[in-house]
Formats: sequence, structure tokens, C-alpha cells
Amino acid sequence: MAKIVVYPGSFDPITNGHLDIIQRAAKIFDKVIVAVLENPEKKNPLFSANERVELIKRVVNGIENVEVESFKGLLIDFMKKKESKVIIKGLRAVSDFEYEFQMALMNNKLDENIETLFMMTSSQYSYLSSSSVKQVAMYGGCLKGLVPEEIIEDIKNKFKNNF
Ligand code: COD
Repeated sequence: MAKIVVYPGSFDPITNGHLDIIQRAAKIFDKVIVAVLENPEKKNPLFSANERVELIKRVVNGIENVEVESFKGLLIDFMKKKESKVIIKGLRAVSDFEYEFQMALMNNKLDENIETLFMMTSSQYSYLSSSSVKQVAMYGGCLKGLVPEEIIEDIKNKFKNNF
């Protein structure tokens, strides 16, 4: 049976930390589906869900077993549609653990066949988050090394009119 894993997130925007998890997961599983949440609770996302999907597609272009899609609602419903039972998450610090632990238990409660696997961040990305990237971009800081090169201009353009 093909092992299909789902890597869910907001990815607003995708960072080198996210990309590292995708690349490592793609070496272990037959297929990695990057699932971008269309999140109505998050006010004012920098990029729309469609834009986030397009940016990630551009970045993972060379990896043949990676797909990118957006989803609404519960993750487990999306996973059923995709015939996947495994969620992959990244862990950066102890502070991630409590939130991720709660979500893993909730998802397993909603569907007992769902397993969540955690991958440790690579040390060079342990400080990296979409929100810190947005702050750096907002004040005109250098994004090199923080996000994939292919999307730097897209992020800068979003903040262009603020200066
Ligand atoms: N290194 C390694 N991993 C990282 C790094 C990094 N530098 N940065 C982020 N990550 C990991 C995160 O730990 C996370 O696992 C993933 O990458 C995505 O990160 P974000 O910040 O883009 O995404 P989140 O945390 O906003 O995503 C939340 C979900 C979309 C997963 C969650 O809200 C969800 O599943 N929502 C759907 C509704 C649902 O089903 N809820 C569950 C029942 S309560």
C-alpha cells in the first residue's frame, strides 16, 4: 500500500523550515500532500490560499512525489478524501509541543486511524516561522536564507506599498 502523508499548515508564506520538512518527508514516503489551510479565523493573511498554493508549487516543482492543495474545514475530512492516514508535523521547540500534542490527540479522537508523526526541525531553521519572516519583510530586512529564493520578490511586493 502506498504511503501517503499529509503535511498541513498555513504556510503564509512557506519558509525554508517548511521546505526542509517537505524535502525530508518526500524521501521517506511515497507521496507527500502539502495541505494549505484556507483559514477564515486568521484575519488578514499576507497571501490568499490560492497564492500560497501557487508559491509552494513553484518551490517544490522539482520534487515529483509532492502535491500541493488547499483545504477547508477539518483536516481529517481532507485526509479521508486523499486516502491518507498519516499527518506529518514539524517541531521546533518545546513551545510547539503543547499545541501540536493537543492537535494530534484531537485528530486521533476524531478518527482513531489517524497517526501524527513529528519531524524535528533542522537546527539551522529552528528559529524560523512565517510570522518572523513577515516581520523582517515588513521592515525591509533581508529574506535571503529565510524563504526559498523563488518567492522573495512575491513577499517584498506585498509590502512594497507600505513604505
Ligand atoms: N522547522 C520545522 N517545522 C516547522 C518550522 C521550522 N522552522 N516552521 C513551521 N514548522 C511546522 C509547524 O510546526 C507545523 O507543523 C507546520 O510546519 C506548519 O506550520 P504553519 O505555521 O504554517 O501552520 P499552522 O501551525 O498555522 O497550521 C495549523 C493547521 C493548519 C495544521 C491546523 O490549524 C489544522 O489542522 N486546521 C484544520 C482544522 C482541524 O482539523 N483542526 C484539528 C482539530 S482541533
